[in-house]
Amino acid sequence: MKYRIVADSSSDLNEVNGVSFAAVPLTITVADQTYRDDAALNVSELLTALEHHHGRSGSACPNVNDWLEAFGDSENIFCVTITSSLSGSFNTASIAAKTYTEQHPDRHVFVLDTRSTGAESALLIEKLKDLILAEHEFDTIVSEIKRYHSRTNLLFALGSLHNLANNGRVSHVAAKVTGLLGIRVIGKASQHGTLELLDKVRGAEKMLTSIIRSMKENGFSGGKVRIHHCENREIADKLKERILLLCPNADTIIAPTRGLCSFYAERGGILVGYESTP
Ligand code: X90
Repeated sequence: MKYRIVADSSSDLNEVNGVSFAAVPLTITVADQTYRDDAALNVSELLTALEHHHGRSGSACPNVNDWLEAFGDSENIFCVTITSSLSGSFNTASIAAKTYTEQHPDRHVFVLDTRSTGAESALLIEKLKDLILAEHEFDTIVSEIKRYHSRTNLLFALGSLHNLANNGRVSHVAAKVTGLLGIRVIGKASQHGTLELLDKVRGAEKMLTSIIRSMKENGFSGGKVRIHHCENREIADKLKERILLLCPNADTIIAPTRGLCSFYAERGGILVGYESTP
């Protein structure tokens, strides 16, 4: 069977080696300029434009045709989207899936609502890749990825909730605590795929301690960790060090956030995807 993974750009992955993969860009608009979140996007430039602009800015999910184009001529497709609670991406992907299978009744499309984004989506895509390379049947891959999803998690630490509040993704009351010098909000993707705020801390040390504590409370005891940072390699490295002190066998990868996650996480923000023990 031929498989392709198609994910929206919120996973921060531009490519996945070893399997057929396509990323479908969301778009970000700052002032009168629209940026496509693809491999050619200069994320630093986007962040600088954002920091210099005090008017409206926002994002938009892929439309049905964008998805259909990325499906190409694949026989079997696993589609991975940002949480349906905060974006229309899952909805447009689902419509594209229905259209595609009506046109090709012998083909299959499974759309996974990650109820998350960024580093957790990256873990799910890696798992899909492993299942595809192990040559499992389509239905087996669907049930295995659902099972795996029940033990993947996302934590985030953000210096500002400004863009999230301005675009209606968190309340302005929640956003108010940030913006104060050095205050960071720690939160997680809730089981409903919304932002759940867990802690607010001042300073990098307290932030790292709070993240590690939340990971342990949520059942982390080794396994995979993906740290996606918005121009904050220093914190990502420190977090990796802490994780390896706790669990020397943890498999950690650090990567930069791409356009969509950078827009909302803002400069300095980090997203941590990790496995909890079954
Ligand atoms: O359709 C669109 O325009 C996309 C809207 C996306 C809104 C939220 C993006 C959040 C990005 C921020 C921290 C992690 C939040 C996790 C929530 C489940 C990253």
